[in-house]
Amino acid sequence: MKIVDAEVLVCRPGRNFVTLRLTTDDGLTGLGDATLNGRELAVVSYLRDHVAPLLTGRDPHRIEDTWQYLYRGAYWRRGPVTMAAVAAVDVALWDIKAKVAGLPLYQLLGGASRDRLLAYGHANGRDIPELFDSVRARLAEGYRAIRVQTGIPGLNAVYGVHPPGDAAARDPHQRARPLVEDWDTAAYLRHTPTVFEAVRNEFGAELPLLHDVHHRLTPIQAARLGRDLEPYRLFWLEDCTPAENQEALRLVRSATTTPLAVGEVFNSVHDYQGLITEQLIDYVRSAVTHFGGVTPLRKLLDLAALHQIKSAVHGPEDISPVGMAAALHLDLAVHNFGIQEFSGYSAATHDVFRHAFTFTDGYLHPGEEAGIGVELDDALAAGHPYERAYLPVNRLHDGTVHDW
Ligand code: KDG
Ligand code: MG
Repeated sequence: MKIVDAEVLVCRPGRNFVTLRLTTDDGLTGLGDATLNGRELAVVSYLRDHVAPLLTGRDPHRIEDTWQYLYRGAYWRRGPVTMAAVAAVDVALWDIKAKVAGLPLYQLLGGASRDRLLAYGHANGRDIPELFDSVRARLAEGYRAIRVQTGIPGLNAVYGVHPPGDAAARDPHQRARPLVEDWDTAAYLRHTPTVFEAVRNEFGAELPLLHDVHHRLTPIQAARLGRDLEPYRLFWLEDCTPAENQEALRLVRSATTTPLAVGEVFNSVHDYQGLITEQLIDYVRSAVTHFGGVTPLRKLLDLAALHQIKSAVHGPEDISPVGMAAALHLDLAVHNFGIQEFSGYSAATHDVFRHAFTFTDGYLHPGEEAGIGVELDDALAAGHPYERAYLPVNRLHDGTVHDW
Protein backbone atom coordinates (compact mmCIF):
# COMPACT_ATOMS: atom_id res chain seq x y z
CA MET A 1 0.00 0.00 0.00
CA LYS A 2 1.26 3.51 -0.87
CA ILE A 3 0.28 7.09 -0.17
CA VAL A 4 -0.70 8.69 -3.48
CA ASP A 5 -2.03 12.07 -2.39
CA ALA A 6 -1.61 14.54 0.49
CA GLU A 7 -4.10 17.43 0.46
CA VAL A 8 -4.10 20.33 2.90
CA LEU A 9 -7.61 21.68 3.41
CA VAL A 10 -8.35 24.99 5.11
CA CYS A 11 -11.87 26.00 6.09
CA ARG A 12 -13.61 28.34 8.49
CA PRO A 13 -16.95 26.96 9.70
CA GLY A 14 -17.04 29.65 12.42
CA ARG A 15 -13.27 29.52 12.96
CA ASN A 16 -10.25 28.43 10.95
CA PHE A 17 -9.26 24.76 10.79
CA VAL A 18 -6.41 23.11 8.88
CA THR A 19 -6.87 19.45 7.90
CA LEU A 20 -4.52 17.04 6.17
CA ARG A 21 -6.07 14.29 4.06
CA LEU A 22 -3.87 11.41 2.92
CA THR A 23 -5.13 9.05 0.21
CA THR A 24 -3.72 5.60 -0.54
CA ASP A 25 -3.53 3.70 -3.81
CA ASP A 26 -6.35 1.51 -2.40
CA GLY A 27 -8.56 4.61 -2.19
CA LEU A 28 -8.49 4.79 1.60
CA THR A 29 -8.25 8.20 3.23
CA GLY A 30 -6.97 9.39 6.60
CA LEU A 31 -7.45 12.78 8.25
CA GLY A 32 -5.18 14.73 10.60
CA ASP A 33 -5.75 18.08 12.34
CA ALA A 34 -3.02 20.72 11.82
CA THR A 35 -4.79 23.76 13.27
CA LEU A 36 -2.51 26.27 15.01
CA ASN A 37 -4.77 29.05 16.21
CA GLY A 38 -3.79 32.44 14.78
CA ARG A 39 -0.86 31.02 12.76
CA GLU A 40 -2.74 28.53 10.59
CA LEU A 41 -1.09 29.26 7.24
CA ALA A 42 2.41 28.67 8.58
CA VAL A 43 1.44 25.02 9.11
CA VAL A 44 -0.30 24.90 5.72
CA SER A 45 2.95 25.91 4.04
CA TYR A 46 5.01 23.50 6.17
CA LEU A 47 2.75 20.66 5.08
CA ARG A 48 2.15 21.65 1.44
CA ASP A 49 5.61 22.88 0.56
CA HIS A 50 7.84 20.62 2.65
CA VAL A 51 6.03 17.51 3.93
CA ALA A 52 3.52 16.50 1.24
CA PRO A 53 6.25 15.89 -1.40
CA LEU A 54 7.91 13.43 1.01
CA LEU A 55 4.76 11.44 1.66
CA THR A 56 3.73 10.29 -1.78
CA GLY A 57 5.01 6.78 -2.42
CA ARG A 58 5.51 5.98 1.30
CA ASP A 59 3.92 2.97 3.00
CA PRO A 60 1.16 4.40 5.25
CA HIS A 61 1.59 1.52 7.72
CA ARG A 62 5.06 2.72 8.77
CA ILE A 63 3.79 5.22 11.33
CA GLU A 64 6.73 5.24 13.75
CA ASP A 65 9.26 5.38 10.92
CA THR A 66 7.42 8.22 9.18
CA TRP A 67 7.22 10.12 12.47
CA GLN A 68 10.97 9.78 13.08
CA TYR A 69 11.70 10.61 9.43
CA LEU A 70 9.77 13.88 9.63
CA TYR A 71 10.97 14.79 13.16
CA ARG A 72 14.66 13.84 12.97
CA GLY A 73 14.97 14.19 9.24
CA ALA A 74 14.05 17.90 9.22
CA TYR A 75 17.05 18.65 11.48
CA TRP A 76 14.97 21.56 12.93
CA ARG A 77 13.11 19.87 15.74
CA ARG A 78 10.10 20.78 17.87
CA GLY A 79 8.16 24.03 17.83
CA PRO A 80 4.39 24.35 17.34
CA VAL A 81 4.44 24.71 13.53
CA THR A 82 6.59 21.63 12.99
CA MET A 83 4.79 19.54 15.58
CA ALA A 84 1.30 20.46 14.32
CA ALA A 85 2.37 19.38 10.84
CA VAL A 86 3.91 16.13 12.08
CA ALA A 87 0.79 15.51 14.21
CA ALA A 88 -1.47 15.80 11.18
CA VAL A 89 0.54 13.18 9.32
CA ASP A 90 0.67 10.89 12.34
CA VAL A 91 -3.09 11.00 12.98
CA ALA A 92 -3.92 10.56 9.29
CA LEU A 93 -1.71 7.45 9.22
CA TRP A 94 -3.36 6.02 12.36
CA ASP A 95 -6.75 6.73 10.75
CA ILE A 96 -5.72 4.75 7.67
CA LYS A 97 -4.22 1.88 9.67
CA ALA A 98 -7.38 1.55 11.77
CA LYS A 99 -9.57 1.67 8.65
CA VAL A 100 -7.49 -1.13 7.09
CA ALA A 101 -7.99 -3.15 10.27
CA GLY A 102 -11.70 -2.32 10.25
CA LEU A 103 -11.45 -1.16 13.86
CA PRO A 104 -11.89 2.09 15.79
CA LEU A 105 -8.45 3.49 16.54
CA TYR A 106 -8.71 2.89 20.31
CA GLN A 107 -8.69 -0.86 19.62
CA LEU A 108 -5.24 -0.56 18.02
CA LEU A 109 -4.00 1.37 21.06
CA GLY A 110 -4.80 -1.49 23.42
CA GLY A 111 -8.58 -1.37 23.59
CA ALA A 112 -10.87 0.50 25.96
CA SER A 113 -9.67 1.03 29.54
CA ARG A 114 -13.06 2.54 30.49
CA ASP A 115 -16.58 2.88 29.14
CA ARG A 116 -16.75 6.67 28.78
CA LEU A 117 -14.68 9.81 29.22
CA LEU A 118 -15.42 12.53 31.75
CA ALA A 119 -15.48 15.92 30.00
CA TYR A 120 -15.22 19.43 31.38
CA GLY A 121 -16.88 22.45 29.85
CA HIS A 122 -16.33 26.19 30.16
CA ALA A 123 -18.42 28.55 32.30
CA ASN A 124 -17.65 32.23 32.27
CA GLY A 125 -19.26 35.51 33.25
CA ARG A 126 -18.34 39.14 33.53
CA ASP A 127 -19.62 39.04 37.12
CA ILE A 128 -20.81 36.40 39.56
CA PRO A 129 -24.52 36.38 38.57
CA GLU A 130 -23.54 35.96 34.90
CA LEU A 131 -21.07 33.23 35.89
CA PHE A 132 -23.77 31.37 37.86
CA ASP A 133 -26.03 31.48 34.78
CA SER A 134 -23.22 30.06 32.71
CA VAL A 135 -22.54 27.25 35.22
CA ARG A 136 -26.26 26.42 35.22
CA ALA A 137 -26.25 26.33 31.41
CA ARG A 138 -23.33 23.87 31.37
CA LEU A 139 -25.01 21.69 34.02
CA ALA A 140 -28.19 21.69 31.91
CA GLU A 141 -26.12 20.50 28.93
CA GLY A 142 -25.01 17.55 31.06
CA TYR A 143 -21.49 18.61 32.09
CA ARG A 144 -20.24 17.15 35.37
CA ALA A 145 -17.03 19.17 35.62
CA ILE A 146 -16.69 22.87 34.86
CA ARG A 147 -13.90 25.36 34.22
CA VAL A 148 -14.73 28.68 35.88
CA GLN A 149 -13.43 32.05 34.57
CA THR A 150 -14.79 35.49 35.55
CA GLY A 151 -14.30 39.14 34.87
CA ILE A 152 -12.33 41.12 37.43
CA PRO A 153 -13.67 44.41 38.83
CA GLY A 154 -11.78 47.27 37.17
CA LEU A 155 -10.70 45.25 34.10
CA ASN A 156 -12.49 45.45 30.76
CA ALA A 157 -11.68 42.12 29.12
CA VAL A 158 -9.88 39.16 30.66
CA TYR A 159 -8.99 35.65 29.56
CA GLY A 160 -11.86 33.24 29.06
CA VAL A 161 -14.69 35.71 29.66
CA HIS A 162 -16.90 36.14 26.63
CA PRO A 163 -19.95 38.37 26.48
CA PRO A 164 -23.15 36.35 26.04
CA GLY A 165 -24.47 35.76 22.52
CA ASP A 166 -23.65 33.84 19.41
CA ALA A 167 -20.54 31.72 19.93
CA ALA A 168 -18.73 32.73 16.74
CA ALA A 169 -19.48 36.43 17.11
CA ARG A 170 -18.32 36.59 20.73
CA ASP A 171 -15.15 34.57 20.36
CA PRO A 172 -12.17 36.80 21.19
CA HIS A 173 -9.88 34.41 19.30
CA GLN A 174 -11.45 35.31 15.99
CA ARG A 175 -10.60 38.97 15.37
CA ALA A 176 -9.09 40.43 12.22
CA ARG A 177 -6.78 42.42 14.54
CA PRO A 178 -5.87 41.08 17.99
CA LEU A 179 -8.33 42.13 20.71
CA VAL A 180 -6.44 43.90 23.52
CA GLU A 181 -7.32 42.45 26.91
CA ASP A 182 -6.15 44.09 30.13
CA TRP A 183 -4.60 42.72 33.26
CA ASP A 184 -3.93 43.58 36.92
CA THR A 185 -2.40 40.73 38.90
CA ALA A 186 -3.17 42.20 42.33
CA ALA A 187 -6.86 42.63 41.45
CA TYR A 188 -6.98 39.08 40.07
CA LEU A 189 -5.37 37.57 43.17
CA ARG A 190 -7.82 39.44 45.43
CA HIS A 191 -10.91 38.58 43.41
CA THR A 192 -10.44 34.95 42.34
CA PRO A 193 -10.76 33.24 45.76
CA THR A 194 -14.03 35.14 46.35
CA VAL A 195 -15.37 33.77 43.06
CA PHE A 196 -14.64 30.18 44.05
CA GLU A 197 -16.14 30.73 47.49
CA ALA A 198 -19.34 31.99 45.83
CA VAL A 199 -19.42 29.09 43.34
CA ARG A 200 -18.91 26.50 46.09
CA ASN A 201 -21.67 28.13 48.19
CA GLU A 202 -24.06 28.07 45.24
CA PHE A 203 -23.23 24.71 43.62
CA GLY A 204 -21.95 22.64 46.55
CA ALA A 205 -18.76 20.84 47.47
CA GLU A 206 -18.86 18.01 44.95
CA LEU A 207 -18.87 19.64 41.51
CA PRO A 208 -15.34 19.37 40.03
CA LEU A 209 -14.16 22.96 39.38
CA LEU A 210 -11.18 23.92 37.24
CA HIS A 211 -9.49 27.26 36.63
CA ASP A 212 -7.06 28.47 33.95
CA VAL A 213 -4.55 31.20 34.88
CA HIS A 214 -3.17 31.27 31.34
CA HIS A 215 0.48 31.78 32.28
CA ARG A 216 -0.05 35.14 34.01
CA LEU A 217 1.63 34.80 37.40
CA THR A 218 5.12 34.70 38.85
CA PRO A 219 5.95 31.61 40.94
CA ILE A 220 5.38 33.40 44.25
CA GLN A 221 2.04 34.82 43.05
CA ALA A 222 0.97 31.38 41.85
CA ALA A 223 1.94 29.88 45.19
CA ARG A 224 -0.27 32.47 46.93
CA LEU A 225 -3.21 31.75 44.63
CA GLY A 226 -2.84 27.97 45.03
CA ARG A 227 -2.94 28.37 48.82
CA ASP A 228 -5.87 30.78 48.78
CA LEU A 229 -7.86 28.35 46.63
CA GLU A 230 -7.16 25.29 48.80
CA PRO A 231 -10.44 25.60 50.78
CA TYR A 232 -12.41 25.27 47.52
CA ARG A 233 -10.74 21.98 46.50
CA LEU A 234 -10.14 22.69 42.82
CA PHE A 235 -9.83 19.78 40.39
CA TRP A 236 -6.86 21.77 39.09
CA LEU A 237 -5.21 25.13 38.63
CA GLU A 238 -3.99 25.36 35.02
CA ASP A 239 -0.91 27.09 33.59
CA CYS A 240 -0.35 29.21 36.67
CA THR A 241 3.07 30.42 35.44
CA PRO A 242 4.67 30.70 31.98
CA ALA A 243 5.08 27.05 31.15
CA GLU A 244 8.55 27.11 29.65
CA ASN A 245 10.20 27.78 33.01
CA GLN A 246 10.05 24.43 34.77
CA GLU A 247 11.80 25.82 37.87
CA ALA A 248 8.76 27.97 38.62
CA LEU A 249 6.61 24.90 39.17
CA ARG A 250 9.00 23.59 41.83
CA LEU A 251 8.30 26.63 44.00
CA VAL A 252 4.55 26.52 43.40
CA ARG A 253 4.43 22.79 44.13
CA SER A 254 6.23 23.14 47.44
CA ALA A 255 3.76 25.82 48.57
CA THR A 256 0.35 24.36 47.76
CA THR A 257 -1.69 21.17 47.58
CA THR A 258 -3.93 22.58 44.82
CA PRO A 259 -3.43 20.18 41.87
CA LEU A 260 -1.54 21.63 38.91
CA ALA A 261 -2.15 21.17 35.17
CA VAL A 262 0.40 22.27 32.58
CA GLY A 263 1.33 21.82 28.95
CA GLU A 264 -1.12 23.03 26.31
CA VAL A 265 1.66 25.08 24.68
CA PHE A 266 4.23 22.29 24.98
CA ASN A 267 5.02 20.27 21.91
CA SER A 268 7.58 17.70 23.01
CA VAL A 269 8.29 15.34 25.89
CA HIS A 270 11.45 17.36 26.48
CA ASP A 271 9.32 20.32 27.60
CA TYR A 272 7.92 18.18 30.42
CA GLN A 273 10.75 15.98 31.48
CA GLY A 274 11.58 17.42 34.92
CA LEU A 275 7.95 18.22 35.62
CA ILE A 276 7.03 14.56 35.24
CA THR A 277 10.02 12.81 36.73
CA GLU A 278 10.01 15.15 39.76
CA GLN A 279 6.20 14.85 40.00
CA LEU A 280 5.73 18.63 40.02
CA ILE A 281 2.39 18.51 38.19
CA ASP A 282 -0.76 16.39 38.29
CA TYR A 283 -2.13 16.62 34.73
CA VAL A 284 -0.53 16.93 31.29
CA ARG A 285 -2.47 19.20 28.94
CA SER A 286 -0.88 18.60 25.54
CA ALA A 287 -3.13 18.28 22.51
CA VAL A 288 -2.66 15.48 20.00
CA THR A 289 -2.68 18.31 17.43
CA HIS A 290 0.25 20.30 18.86
CA PHE A 291 2.36 17.49 20.27
CA GLY A 292 3.21 15.59 17.10
CA GLY A 293 0.22 13.24 17.15
CA VAL A 294 -0.96 10.08 18.86
CA THR A 295 2.46 8.40 18.64
CA PRO A 296 4.42 10.80 20.92
CA LEU A 297 1.47 11.67 23.16
CA ARG A 298 1.01 7.98 23.96
CA LYS A 299 4.67 7.83 24.98
CA LEU A 300 4.29 10.96 27.13
CA LEU A 301 1.24 9.53 28.88
CA ASP A 302 3.04 6.27 29.58
CA LEU A 303 5.92 8.23 31.16
CA ALA A 304 3.40 10.30 33.13
CA ALA A 305 1.68 7.14 34.38
CA LEU A 306 4.91 6.04 36.07
CA HIS A 307 4.62 9.17 38.23
CA GLN A 308 0.85 9.05 38.89
CA ILE A 309 0.25 11.95 36.52
CA LYS A 310 -2.92 11.85 34.45
CA SER A 311 -4.03 12.94 31.01
CA ALA A 312 -6.08 16.07 30.38
CA VAL A 313 -5.79 16.52 26.63
CA HIS A 314 -6.27 20.10 25.46
CA GLY A 315 -9.63 20.37 23.71
CA PRO A 316 -10.76 23.97 23.13
CA GLU A 317 -12.73 25.01 20.02
CA ASP A 318 -9.49 25.49 18.07
CA ILE A 319 -8.75 21.75 18.15
CA SER A 320 -10.83 20.55 15.18
CA PRO A 321 -13.18 17.56 15.45
CA VAL A 322 -10.36 15.57 13.80
CA GLY A 323 -7.94 16.43 16.62
CA MET A 324 -10.70 15.86 19.18
CA ALA A 325 -11.52 12.42 17.81
CA ALA A 326 -7.86 11.39 17.92
CA ALA A 327 -7.70 12.55 21.54
CA LEU A 328 -10.80 10.56 22.48
CA HIS A 329 -9.39 7.30 21.08
CA LEU A 330 -6.20 7.83 23.08
CA ASP A 331 -8.16 8.84 26.20
CA LEU A 332 -10.22 5.67 26.02
CA ALA A 333 -7.17 3.44 25.70
CA VAL A 334 -4.66 4.80 28.23
CA HIS A 335 -4.88 3.72 31.86
CA ASN A 336 -4.03 7.15 33.28
CA PHE A 337 -6.91 9.12 31.72
CA GLY A 338 -7.82 12.11 33.87
CA ILE A 339 -10.37 14.30 32.11
CA GLN A 340 -11.03 15.65 28.59
CA GLU A 341 -11.68 19.32 27.80
CA PHE A 342 -14.64 19.72 25.46
CA SER A 343 -16.30 23.03 24.75
CA GLY A 344 -18.40 21.94 21.78
CA TYR A 345 -18.47 23.23 18.21
CA SER A 346 -20.56 25.51 16.03
CA ALA A 347 -23.36 23.89 13.99
CA ALA A 348 -21.37 24.60 10.81
CA THR A 349 -18.34 22.74 12.23
CA HIS A 350 -20.50 19.72 13.04
CA ASP A 351 -21.77 19.77 9.44
CA VAL A 352 -18.35 20.09 7.79
CA PHE A 353 -16.72 17.47 10.04
CA ARG A 354 -19.17 14.57 10.27
CA HIS A 355 -18.04 12.67 13.35
CA ALA A 356 -18.80 9.47 15.22
CA PHE A 357 -17.84 10.79 18.66
CA THR A 358 -20.61 11.62 21.09
CA PHE A 359 -21.17 13.78 24.15
CA THR A 360 -23.84 12.35 26.44
CA ASP A 361 -24.60 13.22 30.08
CA GLY A 362 -21.22 14.88 30.52
CA TYR A 363 -19.24 12.00 29.02
CA LEU A 364 -17.52 11.64 25.65
CA HIS A 365 -16.99 8.51 23.57
CA PRO A 366 -15.07 8.23 20.26
CA GLY A 367 -17.67 5.91 18.68
CA GLU A 368 -17.19 2.59 16.93
CA GLU A 369 -16.48 3.61 13.33
CA ALA A 370 -13.31 2.21 11.78
CA GLY A 371 -10.47 4.74 11.96
CA ILE A 372 -10.83 7.90 14.02
CA GLY A 373 -14.45 8.28 12.90
CA VAL A 374 -14.37 11.70 11.21
CA GLU A 375 -14.94 12.63 7.56
CA LEU A 376 -14.65 16.09 6.05
CA ASP A 377 -17.33 17.24 3.59
CA ASP A 378 -15.39 19.12 0.89
CA ALA A 379 -18.44 20.76 -0.65
CA LEU A 380 -19.61 22.17 2.68
CA ALA A 381 -16.07 23.17 3.65
CA ALA A 382 -15.75 25.15 0.41
CA GLY A 383 -18.60 27.35 1.61
CA HIS A 384 -16.50 28.46 4.61
CA PRO A 385 -13.28 29.97 3.23
CA TYR A 386 -10.29 30.96 5.40
CA GLU A 387 -10.08 34.43 6.92
CA ARG A 388 -7.13 35.71 8.91
CA ALA A 389 -7.94 35.73 12.64
CA TYR A 390 -5.81 36.50 15.70
CA LEU A 391 -5.73 35.54 19.34
CA PRO A 392 -5.98 38.47 21.77
CA VAL A 393 -2.99 40.21 23.34
CA ASN A 394 -2.83 41.30 26.95
CA ARG A 395 -1.54 44.60 28.40
CA LEU A 396 -1.08 46.01 31.89
CA HIS A 397 -2.63 49.38 32.73
CA ASP A 398 0.62 51.18 31.84
CA GLY A 399 0.61 49.56 28.40
CA THR A 400 3.20 46.83 29.03
CA VAL A 401 2.53 43.61 27.12
CA HIS A 402 1.80 40.81 29.60
CA ASP A 403 1.64 37.01 29.22
CA TRP A 404 -1.47 35.79 27.45
O1 KDG B 1 -5.50 28.87 21.04
C1 KDG B 1 -5.46 29.18 22.40
C2 KDG B 1 -6.55 28.42 23.13
O2 KDG B 1 -6.55 27.09 22.74
C3 KDG B 1 -6.40 28.52 24.62
O3 KDG B 1 -6.64 29.84 25.02
C4 KDG B 1 -7.40 27.60 25.31
O4 KDG B 1 -6.23 27.82 27.39
C5 KDG B 1 -7.02 27.24 26.70
C6 KDG B 1 -7.69 26.05 27.28
O5 KDG B 1 -7.31 25.66 28.36
O6 KDG B 1 -8.56 25.52 26.61
MG1 MG C 1 -5.57 26.51 29.02
